[in-house]
Amino acid sequence: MSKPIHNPGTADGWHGSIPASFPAEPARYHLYIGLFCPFAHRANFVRHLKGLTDLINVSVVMPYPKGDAKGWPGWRFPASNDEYPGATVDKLHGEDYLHKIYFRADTEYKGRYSVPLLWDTKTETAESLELLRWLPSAFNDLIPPKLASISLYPDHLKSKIDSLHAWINPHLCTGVYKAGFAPDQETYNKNVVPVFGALNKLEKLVYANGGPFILGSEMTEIDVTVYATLVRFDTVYVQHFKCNLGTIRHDYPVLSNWLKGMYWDVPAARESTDFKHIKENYTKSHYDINPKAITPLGPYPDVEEGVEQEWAKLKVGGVEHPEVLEFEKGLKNE
Ligand SMILES: N[C@@H](CCC(=O)N[C@@H](CS)C(=O)NCC(=O)O)C(=O)O
Repeated sequence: MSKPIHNPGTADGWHGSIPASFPAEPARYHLYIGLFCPFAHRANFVRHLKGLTDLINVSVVMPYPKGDAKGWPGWRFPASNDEYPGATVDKLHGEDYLHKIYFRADTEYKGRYSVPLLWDTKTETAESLELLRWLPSAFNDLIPPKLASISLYPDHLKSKIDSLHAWINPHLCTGVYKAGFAPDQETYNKNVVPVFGALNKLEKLVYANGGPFILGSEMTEIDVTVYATLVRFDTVYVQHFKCNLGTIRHDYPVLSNWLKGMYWDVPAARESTDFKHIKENYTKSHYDINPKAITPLGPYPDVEEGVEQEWAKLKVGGVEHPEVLEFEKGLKNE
């Protein structure tokens, strides 16, 4: 029987970095993703950025239905590639539900059935976390030198990247979920504030670094991580997750310019972004938040055009809600 490689049967899935037993080989791995999911988006972005689309094939689940609160039966594959544009059948195993892939790796699996999931066809094992630390460099020997030279976690920026992850992930990337899935008013009030505290801080930081990327001239994994969240912000998090103290396009001119630059100037960002999957996933699979499953038409356009190349011309923005400002002050010392 095949076995998962990390913490088999834990309640929240498989964790850990991808070990050396996952060497890069063409066509050895298969990536299961949803185009709606910001965490899967990070991996798919890198797949496009590093020219890995032929080396790692993907199967794409439908954006809805999601399954019950426990995640059962979870994401499903379309019956054919025509059923929902961009969603695909399970090209590797021909299964109808993603949970069946988890059970192929571990018949005793007790975690959630989430995307992304990387399947290793040799060992018949799977891995879902830390793809962002493995994928960007693992295939460097198999791709042209120009693509291999793109490093998203270069030595001289490692400590900066690590310290950014420490507050960006909990307050912004998963912060929007903590606000959006809050079961009551008090929890929502508490969780929406850090989202905007983090955005305020990020707005100033990107301006200080002068663009076009978060840390300045080099694109790093922080850009990939934040892109996957901010491209969903005005589109779904503002209305669906009630993160509406401000929008990127109106209240954060610097982040808005950065986002436009990523979307319009970095082909891998645009190629890996699908607004239909994003909008319909959130609004049609969270039955308790949006019981009628009506997907709002706006905002329009999805991402505005017109990237300002002279960053000094931008004016730093932010949200001035007193609790947000207070939270932002605390972040300065993190
Ligand atoms: N372990 C994953 C979690 C990703 C995740 O939460 N994916 C969501 C979609 S955005 C999912 O598939 N959820 C299904 C579930 O939890 O039942 C990671 O961080 O890479």
